[in-house]
Amino acid sequence: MQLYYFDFNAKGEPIRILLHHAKVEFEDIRIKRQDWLEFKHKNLSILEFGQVPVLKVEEGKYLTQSLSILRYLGSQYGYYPSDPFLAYQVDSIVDSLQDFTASLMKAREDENPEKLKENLAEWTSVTLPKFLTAFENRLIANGNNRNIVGESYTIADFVLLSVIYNRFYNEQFQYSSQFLPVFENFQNLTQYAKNLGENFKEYLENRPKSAF
Ligand SMILES: N[C@@H](CCC(=O)N[C@@H](CS)C(=O)NCC(=O)O)C(=O)O
Repeated sequence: MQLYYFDFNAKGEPIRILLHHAKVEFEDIRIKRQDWLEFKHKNLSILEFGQVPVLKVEEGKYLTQSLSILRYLGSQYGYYPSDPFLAYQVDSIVDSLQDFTASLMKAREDENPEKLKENLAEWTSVTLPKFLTAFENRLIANGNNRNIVGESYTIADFVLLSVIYNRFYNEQFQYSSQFLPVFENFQNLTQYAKNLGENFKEYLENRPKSAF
């Protein structure tokens, strides 16, 4: 297997985490931002939507769309429930994290420094706690601080792990010191992050650092 993605820990990262946890050998092809256009032109035939991540699963079979890849691998390696309601619970966390990231990107969009500061302050005090409250409530309802759904890892845990250790516990990310105190107001989430941090310690320590 070969995973093509940028040299950062965003949309492709939950796929890496899943493959790591499932102990599946894969080649982690990390494209540097400055090499992207050249890579894209040379590899148009495998980039169905002109973007990465792309996962090569066998000769001539290239999968696209990060969340579809994640569900495909999740079904294959036991991280995606077959029960429809459990699958809904997993999907709604995964989808809400897309909204989370999109809202953060939007808040960072303005080039005017004053406006940017204002937007980020609003995002930190209003939007961020809204998402975290929902995740905290899911953890409480699930009754353990190890998994967000059920009692074993699902793709929802891998996406959460990816976001938590990219946006909150990541000194390279510009706003982590602004966001972390809000995150740590949520006791169950903080304990969940700690448990993930312990269980994926080696992975998190050894992966390449990234601001994104
Ligand atoms: N919906 C797609 C979005 C993929 C996407 O936005 N990829 C970005 C990197 S995170 C990309 O390839 N950007 C380069 C470009 O669009 O030219 C997915 O989830 O896989």
